[in-house]
Amino acid sequence: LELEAALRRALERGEFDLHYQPLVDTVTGETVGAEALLRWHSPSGVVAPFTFIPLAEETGLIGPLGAWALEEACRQGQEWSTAHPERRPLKISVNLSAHQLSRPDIVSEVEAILKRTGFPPDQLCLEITETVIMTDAEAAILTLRELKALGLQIAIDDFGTGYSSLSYLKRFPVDVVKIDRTFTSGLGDNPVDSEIVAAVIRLAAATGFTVVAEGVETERQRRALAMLGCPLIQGFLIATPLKATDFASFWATDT
Ligand code: G
Ligand code: G
Ligand code: MN
Ligand code: NA
Repeated sequence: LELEAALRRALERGEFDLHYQPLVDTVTGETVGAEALLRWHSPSGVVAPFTFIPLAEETGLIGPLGAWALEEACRQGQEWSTAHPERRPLKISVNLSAHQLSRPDIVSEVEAILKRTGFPPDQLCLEITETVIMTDAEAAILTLRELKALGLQIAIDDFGTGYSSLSYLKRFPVDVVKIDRTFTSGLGDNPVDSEIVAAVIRLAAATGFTVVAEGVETERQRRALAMLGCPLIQGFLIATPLKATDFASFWATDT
C-alpha cells in the first residue's frame, strides 16, 4: 500500500521518464526505431519497471501511467521526426499490458493521443505479450483490429515464451514478432535455438509479418541472425535502453 501511494505520487510529481532502446537493421546497422521503456526516478534511486509494473497493474494505476508513457513516446517520436525530415521515419514501440488492452476506452485513448501529438500512426507499434492475448482471446482480437484500423502496428513481445504461439499468429492481426531473448542467447552454439529462430523467420516470410530478435548481446549472435535472414535486432550489443538525449545522438551518428 505504501508503494502504491508512492507510485501515485510519482506520477503526479513527474518522476517517470522513458528510455529508448535502438532497433537496428541486422546487416547495415541503421537505426530504424526504438522501444520506449519506463523508468521511475524515485527519491531513493532509479527503479526498473519489473518492480513497479506488476503493482501498477494490480492497482489499476497502469491506466494513467501507461497512457502517460504512450503520449510521451508519441510526443518524443514526433519531435525527433520533425527535427529530421530527411531521415527515414523512426518507428517507436510502446509496451501495452493486459490491463491496458482490456480498458473499454483504450482505442479512443490511443486515437486521441495520436491526434494530440501529431505522431503518424504508421510509425507507432504497440507491443503486447502472448499472455495478454490469452486472458480473453476474442475480446483481444476485436480490440487489436480496432487499434490496427487507426493505422498503427501490433507486435507480439517475448514470442515463444507463452502458449499456443502458432495459433495466435494465425488468428491475430500481427505485424511484428519479437523473438524472446531466451532463444537469441543460444544462437551460435545451441542448434535447437538456431532451428527455432530459423523456423520463425521462415514463417514470417510466408505469413507476412516482420521479425525482431531481442536480447542480442554478442557479435556471434548478430552474425548468426544475419545468416538466418533476421531483418531487425535489438540488444545490449547495439545499445542498452538510452536516455532520450543519448538515443538522439545514437540515431544521428549511424548513417
Ligand atoms: O526495461 P526493463 O527490462 O526493466 O522492462 C521490463 C518490462 O517492463 C518490459 O519488458 C515491459 O514489458 C515492461 N514495461 C516497460 N515499459 C513499459 C510501459 O511503458 N508500459 C507497460 N505496460 N509496460 C512496460
Ligand atoms: O519484455 P520486453 O521485451 O519489453 O523487455 C525489454 C527489456 O529487455 C528492456 O527493458 C531491457 O532492459 C531488456 N534487454 C534489452 N536488451 C537486452 C539484452 O541484450 N540482454 C538482456 N539480458 N536484457 C535486455
Ligand atoms: Mn517489449
Ligand atoms: Na520482449
